[in-house]
Amino acid sequence: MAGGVGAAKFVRGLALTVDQRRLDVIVNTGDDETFYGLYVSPDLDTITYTLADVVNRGPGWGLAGESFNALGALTRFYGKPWFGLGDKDLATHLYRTDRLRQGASLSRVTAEIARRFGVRASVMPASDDQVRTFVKVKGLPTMPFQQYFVKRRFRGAVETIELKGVATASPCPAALRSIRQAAAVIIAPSNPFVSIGPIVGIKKLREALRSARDRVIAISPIVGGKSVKGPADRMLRGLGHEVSPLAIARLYRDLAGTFVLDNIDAKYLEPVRGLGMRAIAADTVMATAERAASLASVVLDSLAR
Ligand code: FO1
Repeated sequence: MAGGVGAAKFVRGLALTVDQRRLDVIVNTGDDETFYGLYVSPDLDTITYTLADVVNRGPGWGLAGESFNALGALTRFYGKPWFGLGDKDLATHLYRTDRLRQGASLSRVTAEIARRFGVRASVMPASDDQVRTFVKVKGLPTMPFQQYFVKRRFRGAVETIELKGVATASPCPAALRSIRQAAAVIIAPSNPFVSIGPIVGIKKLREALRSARDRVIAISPIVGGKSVKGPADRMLRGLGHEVSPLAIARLYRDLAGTFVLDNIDAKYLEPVRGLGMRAIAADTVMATAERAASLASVVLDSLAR
């Protein structure tokens, strides 16, 4: 189960450890947004581009070797852009939007896009229904996720996070099947509120996870008192949690039987065990693909113990 860039690094590590064809990646769509009439699904694309090894490695999203001519030309009509859509990336959004308009489901189009990029793993949205994340920051009106994340660079104290549509969304059937049948279900080191929240907030997926708890492993996105990337630390603080792997473990305790935290946070192993979870420490900072692969091995081995 995956959000954006951090999850993609882990999934790449997994793909170096097991045959891609054995991987199902259930992806967050709460960040999806419409730009210039095009349906943009950043997390689905980040996972797909990473598995296809065409991602722009620097930021971890978008395509390598991009140009931004179309975005520049769009300025004439829409003003200065704040969301960086590259020329090649636009082809993906055009195709997705066209297929959705023809009536294809998001899961179907996602599978088509992944196949065209040569990805062997199954990449799927958690739901074909619309789930949208909104963030309320102190002193500002509630805003859609990408405005908070990209336009405002996640500044300010988070007061509430709303996942619109999650309560009524049905899971993508393949995602439900996958959780029920998989040898292991891994919650990637993603933001628990805005990346994993829109997935596990879907009732049937949550129930399936609970039933699979012994096979579910969650990895902490908090290392040494900070998010590895993004606003998870600010969100924890803003929503009244402590900023530690223990707070993450508390959020997942009913879903995951095993919790992986970083070696630097080994002092939390016992407190996490106190929540009724198995706990292991590992090197979770995936600075290279090799380190991501060794984390993937540790995670998979944890079930064999
Ligand atoms: N992130 C940014 O910080 N700035 C951008 O301009 C930006 C553009 C963008 C375009 C396509 C895409 O698939 C992702 C993009 N992202 C950008 C990343 C995206 O906002 C985040 O990775 C996720 O929404 C959070 O998981």
